[in-house]
Amino acid sequence: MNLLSLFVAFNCGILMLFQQQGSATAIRVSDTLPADSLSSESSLPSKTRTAVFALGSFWHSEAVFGCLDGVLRTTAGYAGGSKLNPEYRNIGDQAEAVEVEFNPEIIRYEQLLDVFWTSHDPTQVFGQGPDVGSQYRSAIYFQGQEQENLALLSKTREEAKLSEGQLTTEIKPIGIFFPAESEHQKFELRRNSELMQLLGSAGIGEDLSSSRLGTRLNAYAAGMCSISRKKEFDHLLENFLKWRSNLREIAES
Ligand code: MHO
Repeated sequence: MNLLSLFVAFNCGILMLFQQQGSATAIRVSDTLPADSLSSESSLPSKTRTAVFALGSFWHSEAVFGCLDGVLRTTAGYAGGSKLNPEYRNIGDQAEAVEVEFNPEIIRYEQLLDVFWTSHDPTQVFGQGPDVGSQYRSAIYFQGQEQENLALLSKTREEAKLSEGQLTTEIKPIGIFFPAESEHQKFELRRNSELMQLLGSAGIGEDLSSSRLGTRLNAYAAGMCSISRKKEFDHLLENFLKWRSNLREIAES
């Protein structure tokens, strides 16, 4: 394997940079518990791809993509800048971004681009919604010629639709994607105590960063799932809450 093999000590974990299909990805190796069973590599399709987008707060960006059919995982992180090992409180010139791992046989890069364009305001200068600053800029960080062509084409198409304003979206090669600190991964899920309890009661839950189930539930917590998938999770949660209250009744009787 063509390893860039750059190891950088970082907090309590290590960031490992490696070269993959022409792009470098930094892996934040943490000392948390192993990933849940749904993230087992054996159940992954043989050819997955990644796409990186910046569209404001990465808490929201993860949720935007997390419930789409064909999306396997989302990771909140930093991209587009020159600062090495960025952190939330020391982000330098990096943008908050999301890395989307997807199965191209189920969802195409073009479809992810459509979701990107419709999920934020790419005309807003220096921020997104109430979040102001260059870390919230709109960007597509492509990997390879095909992604670059598709990204540029989609931008031209979006530009043609505008009646006023201008697209601020930058389109650049990905360079290095730095995963964010674990407390920023699956943030919408983390702040939903019932879902966290559900995961905990199933013995799942610590390594939310790389979890496929975490990716889905995070989007569900943010209200970003399709009606049918939402129903599935509503049902699961309802059963869990019933089960929990029955258990409490028995414990108190
Ligand atoms: N102010 C925003 C953005 C947080 S962020 C991860 C919020 O509280 O949702 O930059």
